[in-house]
Amino acid sequence: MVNNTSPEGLRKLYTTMLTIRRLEERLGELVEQREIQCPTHLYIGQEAVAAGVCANLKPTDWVFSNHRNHGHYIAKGGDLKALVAECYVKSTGASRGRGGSMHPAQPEMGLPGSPAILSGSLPLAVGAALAFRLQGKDSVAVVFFGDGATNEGVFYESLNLASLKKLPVVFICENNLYATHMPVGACLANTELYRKAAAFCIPGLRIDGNNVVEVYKESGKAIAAARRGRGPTLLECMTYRWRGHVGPSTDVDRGLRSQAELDAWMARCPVDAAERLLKEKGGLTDAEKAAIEENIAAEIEAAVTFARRSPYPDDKELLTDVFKEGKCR
Ligand SMILES: Cc1ncc(C[n+]2csc(CCOP(=O)(O)OP(=O)(O)O)c2C)c(N)n1
Ligand SMILES: [Mg+2]
Repeated sequence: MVNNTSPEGLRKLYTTMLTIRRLEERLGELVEQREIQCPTHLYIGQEAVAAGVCANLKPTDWVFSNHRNHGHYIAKGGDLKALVAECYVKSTGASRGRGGSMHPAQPEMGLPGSPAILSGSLPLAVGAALAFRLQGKDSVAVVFFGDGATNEGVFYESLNLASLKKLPVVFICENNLYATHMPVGACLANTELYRKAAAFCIPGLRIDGNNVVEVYKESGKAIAAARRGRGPTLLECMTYRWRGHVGPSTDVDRGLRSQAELDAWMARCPVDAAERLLKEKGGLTDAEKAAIEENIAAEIEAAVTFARRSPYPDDKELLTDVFKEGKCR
């Protein structure tokens, strides 16, 4: 499976993952220093899912996300400076400082934003897929959500309607084994989430969410099927977040999970795995890696400087852009 991905393709996936990793590490530091003060949910450990899925998408496809959205935003091509400025709630941010870390949006990049209501993005993605169909477009809607989101009734309603109408939507469940502090087994009777697809007569598949090549290939098949009018797929990507639910700490010292569990997943780091594979294929030398790291660091620091120097939204604008008046098109 792995052999079919070219070194150039893999290098792109790896660079996307490394960008997400370094950005999240930097944001974590800035949260610790209280420079960023909005709730910030870090994606470290899950990078292969966003990178692998979004590498299959066209600019005209849409990605619906959730509170843990930075990886999806970067992988879909969202602007880094606008994301960091949004984390600083500045007027130059990706929601003009109205949303913070949880709600960056860049509609022109196929990033319509992410709702605060858990699972709220699923019906939005289904609605977008219906709109694409009615408008005769060949776009696909992809929605990322966690294991916890499958506990909401609207998850089941969304799968049902998408299947009934064979809509061009792909459901990407990032099963990182926890919803806030709660392990999946403590709140779900059936922890094999992909099996829920069968109830709605759509394909369901569980894959290694830390293997970027596997994610790329399997999501590629699902996206191509949706684009061809074959309807939705539920893809369950097994992964793990290294930090706690929100903020930079690991939660280990709070007794929410064990150091041994965290260590075991850190040993399966998706970024390191991609790097090893790339080196095996002769697609990355140490000097090239150093150059990629340097570029990423420069881009991130430029974004932080941009965010720091940007103004906060004007008090007078507090109520603008929070409600759409008139007819929606
Ligand atoms: C309807 C609703 N209930 C509860 C919350 C609070 N909440 C935010 S994220 C979250 C857990 C999400 O877990 P999961 O879907 O597994 O995503 P993860 O954080 O693991 O990426 C909860 C309970 C919410 N935002 N909306
Ligand atoms: Mg989860």
